[in-house]
Amino acid sequence: MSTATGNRLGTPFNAPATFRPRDPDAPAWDRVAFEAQLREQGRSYHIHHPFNVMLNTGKASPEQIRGWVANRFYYQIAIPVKDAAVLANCPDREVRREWIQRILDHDGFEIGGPNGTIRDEGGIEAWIRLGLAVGLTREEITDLRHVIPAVRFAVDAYVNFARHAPWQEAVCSSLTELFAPEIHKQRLATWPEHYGWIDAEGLSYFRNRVSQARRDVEQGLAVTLDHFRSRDQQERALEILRFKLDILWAMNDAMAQRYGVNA
Ligand code: AHQ
Repeated sequence: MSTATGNRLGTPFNAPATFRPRDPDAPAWDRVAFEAQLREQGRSYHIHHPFNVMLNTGKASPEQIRGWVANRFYYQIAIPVKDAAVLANCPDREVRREWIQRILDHDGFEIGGPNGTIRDEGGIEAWIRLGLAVGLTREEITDLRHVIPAVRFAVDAYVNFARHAPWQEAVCSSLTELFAPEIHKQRLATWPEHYGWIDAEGLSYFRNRVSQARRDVEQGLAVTLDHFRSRDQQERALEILRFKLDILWAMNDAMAQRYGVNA
């Protein structure tokens, strides 16, 4: 049952529904219309989840923030594994040459050469620094003791999807990042004001992701608009994006249930 606002069952914890029955005889959308349909799914992005709203409006306790950082660490370490699965399934060298940057962004790198070595600690290390800044120890972050079973299941569903789906479908599933720059910018704009106790250095992960997400999305969107051409294929792409939106939403549901949501 959908309410006027599109919320299934009308409860605040349900993502605004954006699905509609497939019309098999409908004509394919052109690129502009198809991209608009993809962006329309943003109504279900986890920026709207009550747990995230609590975080970004300054209502979260230190324990809720620590729980979020410790649980999201499991998602962060899964991203390069997911991206390696895309690479493993992708026969297109031009796509791989760009996609591999995502693994370097997260795992970091150290590349030696005649003019010296360039190195980057990577996003996973930056996320651990976020954890230290909110009062977690490196050990309790990396040993995953705080990861809620439902968070683990949601993240594992994402990695397994990328391992077994056609690589273009796995690329499409990364397009929740269409909406990510906004959530990173929201944290950067609100956390220093609301959570002065968190060392600003700990927020460097979010700063880096604003531009990285924009670059990632350029490639992901181009592959998706090129690959999903018929209306049926385009509806499949929307279904894949909703699957990934549900993964992010379910992670927040699990954290809300475990840590509570302060209104
Ligand atoms: O930090 C995030 C990140 O590196 C990625 C990669 C991308 C993907 O491949 O699915 N998605 C993603 C996301 C990151 N952060 C999330 C957040 O809320 O901080 C958002 C998430 C996404 O939008 O999918």
